Amino acid sequence: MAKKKIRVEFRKNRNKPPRANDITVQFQGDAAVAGDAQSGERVRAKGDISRHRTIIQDDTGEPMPSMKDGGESRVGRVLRVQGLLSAVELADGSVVRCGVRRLLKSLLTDERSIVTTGDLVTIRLGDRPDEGTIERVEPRRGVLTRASRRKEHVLVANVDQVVIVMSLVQPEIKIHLIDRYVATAYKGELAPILCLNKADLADAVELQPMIGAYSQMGIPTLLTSARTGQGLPRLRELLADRATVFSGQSGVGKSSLLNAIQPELALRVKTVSEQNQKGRHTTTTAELIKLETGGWVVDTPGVRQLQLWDTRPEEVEMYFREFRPFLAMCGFPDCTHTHETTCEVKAAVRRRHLSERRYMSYLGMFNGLDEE
Ligand SMILES: Nc1nc2c(ncn2[C@@H]2O[C@H](COP(=O)(O)OP(=O)(O)OP(=O)(O)O)[C@@H](O)[C@H]2O)c(=O)[nH]1
Ligand SMILES: [Mg+2]
Ligand SMILES: [Zn+2]
Repeated sequence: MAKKKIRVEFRKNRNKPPRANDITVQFQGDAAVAGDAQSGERVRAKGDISRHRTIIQDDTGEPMPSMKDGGESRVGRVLRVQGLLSAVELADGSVVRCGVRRLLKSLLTDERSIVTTGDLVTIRLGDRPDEGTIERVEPRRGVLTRASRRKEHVLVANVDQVVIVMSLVQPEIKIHLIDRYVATAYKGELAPILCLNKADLADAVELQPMIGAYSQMGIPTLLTSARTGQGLPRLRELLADRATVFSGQSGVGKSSLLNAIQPELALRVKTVSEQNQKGRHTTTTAELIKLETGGWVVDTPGVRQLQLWDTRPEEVEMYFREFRPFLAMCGFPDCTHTHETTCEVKAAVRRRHLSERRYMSYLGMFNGLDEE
């Protein structure tokens, strides 16, 4: 099934039929091998990427311009992606502007995230030392992903943790969104950190139970203010020597927090005159930034909503980790924890061993995914 789908996509996007013919044959062969190796597995985002990689590595059909030139190959990390060009940093610190190898590019229209911020890539240098071509993308670990127009959008790759930034006010805190973020983090194998910002503007007393609950789940939860510096020493500590992505709605203060942590960054933040313009994103591309404390962070544009990518409703329980001890005790092994009378998760909520608020989030995500 999977290989068929790829073949169709490839043909649809093929723009040079005569030459591409040989590749298609090779492509199908490789896809078949890759497909066999993965049989029994669902077609997942990660699977897609590795299949593409196989194809790219093994293909020898088309003489790429850079190959004809015989440019040197180097490894580096993608700092940001703008359209079809990526800024790639090499080991010596130099930054090379890279296009994407033609075969990869033909897949780009269907697959939004062939190359993304944080990717480790192999490039081939072009005629000029500051230009090159991305030839290969290493398998990703630790990704922040969302569904965007029914496609997978990998916002960032190869990070350890995500700082989920919410503001207490302006914009108002959206608690249901936190649980979506936490689930997205676990799905992408990232450790979540919760950062409740603009603590200088509002009293967080009523939020203390919620803060306690997340902390108890092992999610560091901080009250911060980019303005007064509250909570920043702890945040700085959590970021040191790790790879982190900052994510959250537009205007919550992601860039402001990073500027407060490392002032010389001078990232663009929303100015007073822009503050009434709703829905405008101040940060427009995900950008990788090095930290003085070691490690790096990625500042991202705000996301309005977060749809889990490629998730079946019955998968959602896995991302509510505190449910785990109760799952095995449910009456049915495939209990959905919704209508079942023998459900131990529901019983635990009744007994207040599990948070009702978290359970409502679970239901929302379970049902939301069900409708898709
Ligand atoms: N009072 C107060 N204002 C803050 C704080 N953090 C950020 N702001 C203000 O909130 C506005 C938005 O901040 P940004 O840092 O641009 O927000 P962002 O999350 O990076 O937004 P996008 O880039 O659009 O996703 C700016 O006017 C900041 O000055 C804070 O802790 N306290
Ligand atoms: Mg920003
Ligand atoms: Zn159950």
